[in-house]
Amino acid sequence: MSKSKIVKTACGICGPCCQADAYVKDGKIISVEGSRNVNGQPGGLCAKGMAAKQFVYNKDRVLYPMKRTGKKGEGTFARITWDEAYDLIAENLLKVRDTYGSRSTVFYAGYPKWYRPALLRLANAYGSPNYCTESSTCFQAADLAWRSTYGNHICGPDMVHARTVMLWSSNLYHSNTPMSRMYQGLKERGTKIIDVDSRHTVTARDAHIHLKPVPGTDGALALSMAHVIIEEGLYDGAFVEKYVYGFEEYRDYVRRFTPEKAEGITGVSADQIRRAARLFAQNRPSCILFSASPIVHHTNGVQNYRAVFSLLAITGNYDVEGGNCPKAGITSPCNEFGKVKRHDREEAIGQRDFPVWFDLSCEEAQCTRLADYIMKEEPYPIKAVFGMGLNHRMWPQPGYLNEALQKLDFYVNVELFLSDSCMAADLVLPACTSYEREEVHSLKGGRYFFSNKAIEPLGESKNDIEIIMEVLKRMGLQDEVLELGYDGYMQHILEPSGLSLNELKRNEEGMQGRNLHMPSFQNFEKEKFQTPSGKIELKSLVLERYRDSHGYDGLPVFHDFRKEAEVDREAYPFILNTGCRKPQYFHARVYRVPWLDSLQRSPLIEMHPEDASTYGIADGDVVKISSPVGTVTGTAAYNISGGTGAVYMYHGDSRGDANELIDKDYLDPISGFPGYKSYFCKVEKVEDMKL
Ligand SMILES: Nc1nc2c(c(=O)[nH]1)N[C@H]1C(S)=C(S)[C@@H](COP(=O)(O)OP(=O)(O)OC[C@H]3O[C@@H](n4cnc5c(=O)[nH]c(N)nc54)[C@H](O)[C@@H]3O)O[C@H]1N2
Ligand SMILES: Nc1nc2c(c(=O)[nH]1)N[C@H]1C(S)=C(S)[C@@H](COP(=O)(O)OP(=O)(O)OC[C@H]3O[C@@H](n4cnc5c(=O)[nH]c(N)nc54)[C@H](O)[C@@H]3O)O[C@H]1N2
Ligand code: SF4
Ligand SMILES: [Mo]
Repeated sequence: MSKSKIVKTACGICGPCCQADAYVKDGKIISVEGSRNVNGQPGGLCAKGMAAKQFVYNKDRVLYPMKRTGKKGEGTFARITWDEAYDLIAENLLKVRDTYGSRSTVFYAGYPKWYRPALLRLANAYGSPNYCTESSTCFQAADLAWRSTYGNHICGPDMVHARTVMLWSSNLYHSNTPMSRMYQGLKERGTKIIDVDSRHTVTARDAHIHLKPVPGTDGALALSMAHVIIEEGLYDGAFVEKYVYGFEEYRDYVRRFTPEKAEGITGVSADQIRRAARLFAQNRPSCILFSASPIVHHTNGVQNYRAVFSLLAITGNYDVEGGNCPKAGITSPCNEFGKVKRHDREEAIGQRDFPVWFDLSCEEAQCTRLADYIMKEEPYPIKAVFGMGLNHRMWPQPGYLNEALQKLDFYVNVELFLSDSCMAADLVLPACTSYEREEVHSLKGGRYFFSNKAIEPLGESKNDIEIIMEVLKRMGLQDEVLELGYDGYMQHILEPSGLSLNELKRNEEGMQGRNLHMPSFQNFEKEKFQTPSGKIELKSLVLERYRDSHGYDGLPVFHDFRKEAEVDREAYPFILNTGCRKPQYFHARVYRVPWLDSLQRSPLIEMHPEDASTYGIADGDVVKISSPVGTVTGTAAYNISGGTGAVYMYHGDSRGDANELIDKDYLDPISGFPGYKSYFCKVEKVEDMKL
């Protein structure tokens, strides 16, 4: 028997962002723990990371390349060799390009981010504008809201120097475990915390003020805070005068949102709104910790977030120490991430419907309507999808996307697991986990680390980037970086940092880049804002361009989904909010991990006890939840954190998928994001049934 050894590796279940020590014996991982005292990490992993062994050695892992043998969608496969698989990909993708043109192939990445620049390079080399990712439902709309206002990419909060931190819909303890440590320290330093969250969460418990709006009404809340700040003369007049465009019209618009009026819309008391507005404007510097998704998962999402972001401009908290700043921390340059530009010589998916997404130089196509392109062949047909971690369950009405995937001439999914989305594939290829590959990681503070393979890839699984590199070669395409080989690729990422791959490999705890960019503030004094007016645009000129054609408004206007949606509210009395993060889950990835799944076991329909009892529903009852487009069964769970009127449900569970309930056409007209967090539903008890 050999002794166990510790391998410095990384957990990649959600990031990868955490350095991990894997205890390995006879080529197998026997346990995993967080690396201690590296890059500010005190040790420890989150619940998902601790279950890594069951993630890696999962019975659902795809271990060999597999080719469809039965009918599409049946899920019957036969094992083939990698050689055969690569030949099939090259033959089919080149055939689609010759017959329909390069835009008819989509290159799609699910949540994993580490291989995305390489996949984009492959799409560019092939000539397709349709590089798509799940970010058509995540982050990009928040970034769009920011860019249409400030011109640059979204700026993070400088929380350590702030006197007031306003978290706007970010439940750190559940969704960002590494950051929650930093959050814990804020209160000890005397920072005032405002949390805006439609539920009373564990994060809200630490706040000095918790504002609890009805989901999807954040725009009205922010406009009303602006009303207080302007009417009480608490705004930064000098900053506004010099750097803000459209202030007068904005001021006229926010006049309507008195705290009393906003109370009627949002459910937050006028008194609370005044207190929060005064604190944010007076206890400066103040910053906003935003989130990638909950505010933009509404049909008025972009405008709601623009209203929130405007609060920074009027209070002079943009690009000052302790505010939201483009260059607040130490950074070190690296290649690839954010550096590869999408080939845009042809019209991409979503370009007609969501033009601002493209005008503001979004790095990917907007693919919420991918299924429509495939099914209707309008405005042009999509015939092939090269997917990496494609999961149709993440999209509204996933059954429709699944049907569309079966209509394709050719569909490949590169996956860790034989997921439901693999069933429609012509070819399924095995990817390996972060424990089975080497990788270069760049961190905040200009730091880098190298993660080792803890074990050899299981079966014939491979690192995604090596798969991309081989697909490029087999199609006879060129890309100077993908042709470097994987070691060359890692070295290329590091190059601008001044570090070499070999020295990073030798320094297991990680290294500081040599070429550092130091923090700087008030950059706007030297550089114009990258908006059409050169100023911060409270009235966006990019949005105004589409007033007539798309009905967009330059001001951060509030539209109430409860008034505008054409849904019979008597039949569907509750607001349906899906997908608020739970610490033990990561989208659909870990339902198959027994330690994690044992914490819940069946889809929970979370309701306030008062709402539930009105319908004769007790905690633990089996219930049917229905929306205008679907019905799902689950277990009722009492939850008082959200107040009455809204029902909460997690997404992606094949035993009862919340996305079956969301209308695929219920979208934000600016970003194309689905209204995952403010649709409508009813809940009924199912008699004599157990799950
Ligand atoms: N109802 C509802 N739907 C939502 C949301 C919501 O809040 N509510 N949230 C939306 C948001 S914000 C997001 S980001 C999306 C997430 O959507 P997805 O990214 O599609 O979600 P995942 O379940 O993480 O699916 C990714 C797939 O990638 C696979 N995978 C993991 N690691 C690797 C790897 O290294 N290589 C390869 N090849 N595959 C890998 C996983 O096994 C999984 O099947 O969901 C969106 N959908
Ligand atoms: N454990 C775990 N962590 C994750 C993920 C995961 O699946 N599991 N997913 C990752 C991804 S892709 C993303 S995008 C992030 C998202 O990270 P977060 O933004 O933290 O995610 P959520 O939990 O969806 O939403 C945060 C809070 O917003 C509140 N909320 C919901 N709707 C509204 C609303 O309309 N208005 C207001 N003011 N509040 C609202 C919810 O009550 C919730 O507590 O999490 C990431 N981290
Ligand atoms: S937060 Fe958890 S799942 Fe994500 S990388 Fe760290 S340990 Fe893994
Ligand atoms: Mo996300």
